[in-house]
Amino acid sequence: MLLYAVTDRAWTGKQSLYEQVECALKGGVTCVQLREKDLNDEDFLKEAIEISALCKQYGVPFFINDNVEIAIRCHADGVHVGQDDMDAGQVRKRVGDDMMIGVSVHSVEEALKAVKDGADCLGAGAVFSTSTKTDTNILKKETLRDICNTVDIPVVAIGGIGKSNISKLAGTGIDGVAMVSAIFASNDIENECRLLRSLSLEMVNS
Ligand code: 3NM
Repeated sequence: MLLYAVTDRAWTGKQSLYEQVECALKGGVTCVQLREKDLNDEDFLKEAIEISALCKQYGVPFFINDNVEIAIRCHADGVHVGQDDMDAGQVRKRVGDDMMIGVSVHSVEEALKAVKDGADCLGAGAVFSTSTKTDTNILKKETLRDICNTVDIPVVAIGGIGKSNISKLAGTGIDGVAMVSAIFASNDIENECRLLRSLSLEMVNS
Protein backbone atom coordinates (compact mmCIF):
# COMPACT_ATOMS: atom_id res chain seq x y z
CA MET A 1 0.00 0.00 0.00
CA LEU A 2 3.07 2.28 0.01
CA LEU A 3 2.59 3.78 -3.45
CA TYR A 4 -0.89 3.11 -4.78
CA ALA A 5 -1.56 4.08 -8.42
CA VAL A 6 -5.17 4.91 -9.30
CA THR A 7 -5.67 5.06 -13.06
CA ASP A 8 -7.23 7.79 -15.16
CA ARG A 9 -7.28 7.70 -18.94
CA ALA A 10 -7.23 11.52 -19.19
CA TRP A 11 -3.52 11.46 -20.04
CA THR A 12 -3.45 8.53 -22.46
CA GLY A 13 -2.58 9.27 -26.08
CA LYS A 14 1.13 8.90 -26.55
CA GLN A 15 0.82 5.72 -24.49
CA SER A 16 -2.15 3.43 -23.86
CA LEU A 17 -3.38 2.96 -20.30
CA TYR A 18 -1.84 -0.53 -20.34
CA GLU A 19 1.56 0.92 -21.28
CA GLN A 20 1.24 3.62 -18.64
CA VAL A 21 0.42 1.05 -15.96
CA GLU A 22 3.41 -1.05 -17.03
CA CYS A 23 5.70 2.00 -16.63
CA ALA A 24 4.22 2.59 -13.16
CA LEU A 25 4.87 -1.05 -12.24
CA LYS A 26 8.46 -0.83 -13.51
CA GLY A 27 8.87 2.32 -11.41
CA GLY A 28 7.81 0.44 -8.30
CA VAL A 29 4.15 1.12 -7.51
CA THR A 30 2.95 -1.35 -4.90
CA CYS A 31 -0.77 -1.41 -5.76
CA VAL A 32 -2.86 -0.57 -8.85
CA GLN A 33 -6.52 0.42 -8.94
CA LEU A 34 -8.32 0.51 -12.27
CA ARG A 35 -10.73 3.45 -12.11
CA GLU A 36 -13.01 3.81 -15.13
CA LYS A 37 -15.96 6.17 -14.94
CA ASP A 38 -17.11 6.23 -18.57
CA LEU A 39 -16.25 2.85 -20.08
CA ASN A 40 -18.95 0.32 -20.98
CA ASP A 41 -18.83 -3.00 -19.12
CA GLU A 42 -17.51 -5.00 -22.05
CA ASP A 43 -14.49 -2.73 -22.64
CA PHE A 44 -13.99 -2.33 -18.87
CA LEU A 45 -13.85 -6.11 -18.41
CA LYS A 46 -11.45 -6.63 -21.34
CA GLU A 47 -9.13 -3.95 -20.00
CA ALA A 48 -9.44 -5.29 -16.44
CA ILE A 49 -8.42 -8.79 -17.54
CA GLU A 50 -5.35 -7.43 -19.37
CA ILE A 51 -4.19 -5.12 -16.60
CA SER A 52 -4.90 -7.74 -13.94
CA ALA A 53 -2.54 -10.15 -15.77
CA LEU A 54 0.07 -7.40 -16.02
CA CYS A 55 -0.08 -6.68 -12.28
CA LYS A 56 0.24 -10.42 -11.57
CA GLN A 57 3.48 -10.50 -13.58
CA TYR A 58 4.86 -7.82 -11.27
CA GLY A 59 3.41 -9.38 -8.12
CA VAL A 60 1.37 -6.24 -7.37
CA PRO A 61 -2.21 -6.35 -6.04
CA PHE A 62 -4.86 -5.20 -8.49
CA PHE A 63 -8.08 -3.44 -7.43
CA ILE A 64 -11.17 -2.45 -9.40
CA ASN A 65 -12.85 0.83 -8.51
CA ASP A 66 -16.58 0.64 -7.73
CA ASN A 67 -17.64 -2.13 -10.10
CA VAL A 68 -18.04 -5.29 -7.99
CA GLU A 69 -19.20 -7.46 -10.91
CA ILE A 70 -16.15 -6.56 -13.03
CA ALA A 71 -13.91 -7.24 -10.01
CA ILE A 72 -15.40 -10.72 -9.68
CA ARG A 73 -15.25 -11.48 -13.39
CA CYS A 74 -11.59 -10.46 -13.82
CA HIS A 75 -10.56 -12.16 -10.53
CA ALA A 76 -9.19 -8.91 -9.10
CA ASP A 77 -7.33 -9.03 -5.80
CA GLY A 78 -9.60 -6.32 -4.49
CA VAL A 79 -12.46 -3.94 -5.09
CA HIS A 80 -12.56 -0.34 -3.85
CA VAL A 81 -15.88 1.35 -3.05
CA GLY A 82 -16.84 4.90 -2.07
CA GLN A 83 -19.44 6.04 0.43
CA ASP A 84 -22.04 6.39 -2.32
CA ASP A 85 -21.51 2.87 -3.63
CA MET A 86 -22.55 -0.48 -2.10
CA ASP A 87 -21.38 -0.63 1.53
CA ALA A 88 -18.57 -3.00 2.45
CA GLY A 89 -20.97 -5.43 4.15
CA GLN A 90 -22.99 -5.89 0.96
CA VAL A 91 -19.80 -6.11 -1.09
CA ARG A 92 -18.43 -8.80 1.24
CA LYS A 93 -21.59 -10.89 0.78
CA ARG A 94 -21.20 -10.62 -2.99
CA VAL A 95 -17.42 -11.24 -3.31
CA GLY A 96 -16.89 -13.79 -0.54
CA ASP A 97 -13.95 -13.93 1.84
CA ASP A 98 -11.05 -14.04 -0.61
CA MET A 99 -11.28 -10.61 -2.23
CA MET A 100 -9.92 -7.53 -0.45
CA ILE A 101 -12.27 -4.61 0.02
CA GLY A 102 -11.07 -1.01 0.13
CA VAL A 103 -13.38 1.79 1.26
CA SER A 104 -13.10 5.58 0.87
CA VAL A 105 -13.62 7.36 4.19
CA HIS A 106 -13.71 10.95 5.34
CA SER A 107 -14.20 10.63 9.11
CA VAL A 108 -13.48 8.35 12.07
CA GLU A 109 -17.14 7.25 12.05
CA GLU A 110 -16.98 6.16 8.41
CA ALA A 111 -13.69 4.38 9.10
CA LEU A 112 -15.15 2.44 12.05
CA LYS A 113 -18.20 1.46 10.05
CA ALA A 114 -16.06 0.28 7.13
CA VAL A 115 -13.98 -1.90 9.47
CA LYS A 116 -17.12 -3.32 11.07
CA ASP A 117 -18.51 -4.09 7.60
CA GLY A 118 -15.39 -6.07 6.71
CA ALA A 119 -13.07 -3.61 4.89
CA ASP A 120 -9.42 -4.63 4.48
CA CYS A 121 -8.00 -1.17 3.78
CA LEU A 122 -9.13 2.45 3.70
CA GLY A 123 -8.55 5.41 1.41
CA ALA A 124 -8.81 8.72 3.27
CA GLY A 125 -9.06 12.05 1.50
CA ALA A 126 -8.88 14.41 -0.03
CA VAL A 127 -5.78 15.36 1.94
CA PHE A 128 -4.94 18.25 -0.44
CA SER A 129 -7.00 20.06 -3.05
CA THR A 130 -7.31 18.20 -6.31
CA SER A 131 -8.89 18.79 -9.69
CA THR A 132 -9.01 15.06 -10.48
CA LYS A 133 -12.12 14.51 -8.34
CA THR A 134 -14.33 17.51 -7.79
CA ASP A 135 -16.91 16.12 -5.33
CA THR A 136 -14.57 15.74 -2.39
CA ASN A 137 -13.73 17.94 0.60
CA ILE A 138 -10.39 18.53 2.25
CA LEU A 139 -9.73 16.19 5.15
CA LYS A 140 -7.96 17.79 8.11
CA LYS A 141 -4.58 16.35 9.02
CA GLU A 142 -5.87 15.73 12.57
CA THR A 143 -8.78 13.70 11.21
CA LEU A 144 -6.39 11.64 9.10
CA ARG A 145 -4.28 11.01 12.21
CA ASP A 146 -7.38 10.08 14.25
CA ILE A 147 -8.50 7.60 11.57
CA CYS A 148 -5.05 5.97 11.54
CA ASN A 149 -5.02 5.78 15.35
CA THR A 150 -8.51 4.27 15.46
CA VAL A 151 -8.34 1.43 12.95
CA ASP A 152 -5.90 -1.45 12.65
CA ILE A 153 -6.16 -1.96 8.89
CA PRO A 154 -3.95 -0.07 6.37
CA VAL A 155 -4.90 3.53 5.63
CA VAL A 156 -3.81 5.23 2.43
CA ALA A 157 -4.12 9.00 1.93
CA ILE A 158 -5.45 10.32 -1.40
CA GLY A 159 -6.12 13.62 -3.10
CA GLY A 160 -3.69 16.18 -4.50
CA ILE A 161 -0.60 14.27 -3.39
CA GLY A 162 2.62 14.73 -5.34
CA LYS A 163 6.35 14.93 -4.80
CA SER A 164 6.19 18.49 -3.42
CA ASN A 165 3.79 17.68 -0.57
CA ILE A 166 4.21 13.99 0.39
CA SER A 167 6.46 14.96 3.29
CA LYS A 168 3.60 17.00 4.84
CA LEU A 169 1.86 13.69 5.60
CA ALA A 170 4.68 12.47 7.84
CA GLY A 171 3.57 11.61 11.36
CA THR A 172 -0.07 10.94 10.44
CA GLY A 173 0.31 7.16 10.66
CA ILE A 174 -0.70 6.42 7.07
CA ASP A 175 0.63 3.27 5.42
CA GLY A 176 0.98 4.81 2.00
CA VAL A 177 -0.21 7.31 -0.57
CA ALA A 178 -2.58 6.90 -3.51
CA MET A 179 -2.13 9.13 -6.54
CA VAL A 180 -3.73 9.72 -9.89
CA SER A 181 -2.30 12.79 -11.67
CA ALA A 182 1.14 12.78 -10.04
CA ILE A 183 1.67 9.43 -11.74
CA PHE A 184 -0.42 9.36 -14.90
CA ALA A 185 0.05 12.99 -16.01
CA SER A 186 3.83 12.53 -15.91
CA ASN A 187 5.84 12.37 -19.14
CA ASP A 188 8.14 9.79 -17.59
CA ILE A 189 5.92 7.61 -15.41
CA GLU A 190 8.58 5.04 -14.60
CA ASN A 191 11.13 7.49 -13.21
CA GLU A 192 8.44 9.57 -11.53
CA CYS A 193 7.22 6.47 -9.68
CA ARG A 194 10.76 5.61 -8.64
CA LEU A 195 11.08 9.06 -7.06
CA LEU A 196 7.57 8.98 -5.55
CA ARG A 197 8.26 5.57 -4.03
CA SER A 198 11.43 6.70 -2.31
CA LEU A 199 9.70 9.88 -1.03
CA SER A 200 6.76 7.77 0.23
CA LEU A 201 9.09 5.43 2.06
CA GLU A 202 10.86 8.38 3.69
CA MET A 203 7.49 9.84 4.72
CA VAL A 204 6.07 6.67 6.32
CA ASN A 205 9.32 6.05 8.19
CA SER A 206 9.71 9.60 9.55
N1 3NM B 1 -10.60 9.97 -4.44
P1 3NM B 1 -5.04 13.14 -7.65
S1 3NM B 1 -9.54 12.26 -4.25
C1 3NM B 1 -9.98 9.19 -6.71
O1 3NM B 1 -11.00 12.16 -1.66
C2 3NM B 1 -9.95 10.18 -5.62
O2 3NM B 1 -11.67 10.12 -1.85
C3 3NM B 1 -10.48 11.02 -3.61
O3 3NM B 1 -6.39 12.37 -7.71
C4 3NM B 1 -11.11 11.11 -2.27
O4 3NM B 1 -4.02 12.23 -7.10
C5 3NM B 1 -9.30 11.41 -5.68
O5 3NM B 1 -4.78 13.48 -9.11
C6 3NM B 1 -8.52 11.91 -6.82
O6 3NM B 1 -5.26 14.37 -6.84
C7 3NM B 1 -7.05 11.93 -6.56
